[in-house]
Amino acid sequence: MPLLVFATSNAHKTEEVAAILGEEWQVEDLRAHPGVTLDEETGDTFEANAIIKAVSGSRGAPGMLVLADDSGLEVDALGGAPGVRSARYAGETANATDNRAKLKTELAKLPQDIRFTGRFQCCMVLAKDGEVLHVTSGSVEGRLLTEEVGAGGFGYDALFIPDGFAETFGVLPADTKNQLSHRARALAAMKEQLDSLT
Ligand code: ITT
Repeated sequence: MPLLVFATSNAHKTEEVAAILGEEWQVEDLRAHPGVTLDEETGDTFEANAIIKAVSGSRGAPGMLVLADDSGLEVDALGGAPGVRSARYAGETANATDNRAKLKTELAKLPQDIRFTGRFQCCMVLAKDGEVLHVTSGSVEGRLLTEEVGAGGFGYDALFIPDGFAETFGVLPADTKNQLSHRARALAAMKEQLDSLT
C-alpha cells in the first residue's frame, strides 16, 4: 500500500481523508511524523496556505508524497468570513467551540429574516521534496444555522446544512459528508493524480 503523508494536525481531517481514500492508500498525519514541522500559514488564500503546508511538510519528509489541505467556511452575509481565518476566527488560540460561538455572535447581529448562504472551501496540494506536484480544490454550498444541531463532525459542521439536505453535517452520517463535502471533492480530483503516481 503506498504511503501518503498528510501534513495536518487536525485528526478529523485525517479521518475523513483516510475514509475517502479507503484501502488503497496508507494515510499518516503529523502524529506519525513528529519531526515534520510546517511553516506558518501566512497566505491570504486557501491555495497559498495549502502550498505553504505541503511544501514545508515535504521538505521535512524527503522522498515522500505529502498532501496538505487548507479549508474553511465562507458566509456570504459576513463578506466571506471566516474564510482563511476559519481555524482562528475567535483568536489565535481559539478552539472550535470558541469559533462557533464567534460565528453565532456575528450572525445574531444581522437581520434574521435572510437565509445565511455560504460554503465550505478546500484546497489540496500534493508535494514531494519541496516541489508542488498538483493542486485541486472543492467546495460545497449550503446555509448556516444560528444554533448548533448535531454532535458529529468537527469545526463548523453543526451549523452548516449542505444544499439538498435538511440536516447539518453534525447530524448527517460521516459517509454522506464524505461523498459530497469540499474535502471529498478536492480529494476526488487529487485521486487521479495520486493513482497516476503509483
Ligand atoms: P491543519 O492546518 O493542521 O491542517 P486546521 O484545522 O488548522 O489544521 P485549516 O487551517 O485548514 O486547518 O483550518 C480549517 C478550519 O476550517 C477548521 O479548523 C474548521 O474550523 C474549518 N473547517 C474546515 N473543514 C471543515 C469541515 O469539513 N467541517 C467543519 N469545519 C471545517
